[in-house]
Amino acid sequence: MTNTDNLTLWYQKPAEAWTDALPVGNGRLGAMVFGAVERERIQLNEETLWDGGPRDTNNPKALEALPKVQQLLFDDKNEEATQLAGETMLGVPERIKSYQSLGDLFLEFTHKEATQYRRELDLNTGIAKTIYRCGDVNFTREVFVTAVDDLIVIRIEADALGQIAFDMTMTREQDAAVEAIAANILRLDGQCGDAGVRFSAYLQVNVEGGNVKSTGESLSVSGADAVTLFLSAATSYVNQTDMSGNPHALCEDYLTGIDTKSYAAIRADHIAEHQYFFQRVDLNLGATDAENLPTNERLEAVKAGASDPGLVALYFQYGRYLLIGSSRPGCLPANLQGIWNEHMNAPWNSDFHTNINLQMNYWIPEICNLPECHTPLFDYMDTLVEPGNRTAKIHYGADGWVVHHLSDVWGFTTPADGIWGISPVGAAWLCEHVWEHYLFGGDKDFLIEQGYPLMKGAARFMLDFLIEAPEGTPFAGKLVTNPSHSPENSFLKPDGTRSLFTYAATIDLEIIHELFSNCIACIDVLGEDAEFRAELVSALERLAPLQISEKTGRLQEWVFDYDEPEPGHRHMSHMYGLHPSSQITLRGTPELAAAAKKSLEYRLAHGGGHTGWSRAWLVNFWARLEDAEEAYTHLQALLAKCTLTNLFDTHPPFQIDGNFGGVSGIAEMLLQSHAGEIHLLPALPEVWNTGHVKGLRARGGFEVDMAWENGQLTEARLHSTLGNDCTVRTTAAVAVTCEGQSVDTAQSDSVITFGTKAENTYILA
Ligand code: FUC
Repeated sequence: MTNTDNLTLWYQKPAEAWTDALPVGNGRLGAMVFGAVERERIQLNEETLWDGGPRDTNNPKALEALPKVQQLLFDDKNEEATQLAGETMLGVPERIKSYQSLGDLFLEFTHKEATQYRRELDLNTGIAKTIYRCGDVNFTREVFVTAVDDLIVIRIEADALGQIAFDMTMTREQDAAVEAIAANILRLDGQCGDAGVRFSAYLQVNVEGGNVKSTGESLSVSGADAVTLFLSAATSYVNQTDMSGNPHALCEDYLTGIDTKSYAAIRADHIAEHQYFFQRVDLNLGATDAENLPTNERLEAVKAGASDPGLVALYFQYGRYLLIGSSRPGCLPANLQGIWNEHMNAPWNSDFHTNINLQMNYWIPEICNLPECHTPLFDYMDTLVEPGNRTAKIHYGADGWVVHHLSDVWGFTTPADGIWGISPVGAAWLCEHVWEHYLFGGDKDFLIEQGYPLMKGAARFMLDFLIEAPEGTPFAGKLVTNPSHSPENSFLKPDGTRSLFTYAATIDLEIIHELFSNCIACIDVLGEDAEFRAELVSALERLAPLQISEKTGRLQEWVFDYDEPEPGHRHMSHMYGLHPSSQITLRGTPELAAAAKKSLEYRLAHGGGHTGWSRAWLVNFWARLEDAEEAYTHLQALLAKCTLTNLFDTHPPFQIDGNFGGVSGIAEMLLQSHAGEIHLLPALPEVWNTGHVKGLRARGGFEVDMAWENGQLTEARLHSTLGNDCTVRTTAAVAVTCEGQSVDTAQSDSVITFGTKAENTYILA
């Protein structure tokens, strides 16, 4: 049963800032609902509305410079290497353009002095609601974005007849015009720049009772009993090289699609579709009286030091809600702001950052039972293969596909922003998601049709790009990346100079280890490509190893044991092996795990985790280290320091990766399956002493429900979807049954192993 009581964000006053407003979305369309009584603002997004356009940004000078840059780096001449690479290896231009807001819808009411005000977002229905009373009349507004009919729907009702009157218009700060094209239809039309994407939004007003008329750039409703607004939006973006779409035709199609459909049917279809995804997981970490408070007050209390397990559960479900709203099958993946962005030039362009952020957005779909929401990432990766092939050839003389530290919807795969953009491991890192999708769901067809070609192409690039480190270097004879850097972090050389450009940064080695190991496992599943497998095995044997500092005992971030000018840096890239990858595990590689822990402690002692996503990553690290209280401390800090009124994560500013990273951390505290066993409650903090979770997923094809009391597991139900053997780690003394029959198990040291049959459920109690 879903805990519907604690699935609502609610407030007693309208949003003032954009980050107080409540998000609704269907993957393609998004809206932010302010809930103002007099002048309601609903800010609008369409996910393909990006500035810029297709262009070739490859740098023809890169390949010739590559061996020189590599030699300079091997010769410890980082400054000269930086200069030469800066002149030759960056994209031309090295900047991308922004994802943009579609505009705003304003509804102007004459209501004043409203009482009994409340606005809310019900995660269980995906409906934002504003209610208030004016005089003797109660007014209700509902806003949702239906994926079934692909429209933003706004419904205004009153509990007395003929009471609804308001004016409405749409605006956009640049590049657009608005006109009424019928008595009840308003249209916004625009184009980014002179030759960019064309876009439209149609607002259709259906009145029940009363009437609607148009006046130039606005529509006016009077004397209505109820009003439904349907907003359709579309752009001319078809794909990264094609802008031939017809926004008018598309918008009109969406509207004709609901011509004969009642509001009640549209709403019911929306709720059913939303709940199909949303209701798969239920989480209860224990309730407190705080559940009766408005969300902003709960957050304030946490900032003041309170613990509110219910708020954590709400935050968890909100993260799942945000993924459902920004990453539905067939759409673009969730960008730095999901799909919700009010700017024309957004922070970091609201782009796809591939040196942690885009990946972090996708830490939750598998474990949190939204695997379909993972697929936009794979489809997006597909679109980067062709441009990534060209960049691999032109910049590195390599086969396969490469992506650097960020991308857009135009197939940008060259280094951007500066020297730290020369980080050619983006594609390889993204491929971890492909394999994870298979590990959880076991879909071999996915591997054959989409997954393995992506992985193989990324591995092909890496095989070609890896270079043998020469004599006289610490990794002599080993394979390393060059050039390389540890995302956005710099180091101090013994001569006092500062650089961030090097070879064999630890994260590169970990990403490649992950990719090659996964490719080998994939080849074993598919039973093909023996030659490529042999190449991978041999490269993996020659890959430079991870290093533990002799001086400090910490996991080294770079090839040399450099000092760091920013020891509390937000990126903790060398710990990639601990999370999200599993090259470093507590029981499998205890020395490396201990070293990673020291690195973490050192980062934290110097102010680490100060951005939202960075704080969220910390929760995951500590969960993997099975330190429940540390994980919880950082989760509390995520809520207290990096969470806005509407529970959006803040970097600052708003960036959605921290939401998803935080949710991943909560899930990792409850369930882990990266180390060849399903670990139940690996990092349960004292404050979540009693609770239950339903519907989390584990690798190997298992759905897991658990209940616990006084910090001890009381029952777990593992539903086997693939019939694989199951290895469970739990400190609770449990016996295993299936359909009332006892199941044969092998047990040792808190680990229980048993065979399963697909579609059977195994009870551990
Ligand atoms: C990475 C981070 C920044 C920011 C940006 C979008 O470059 O280093 O903190 O999150 O992505």
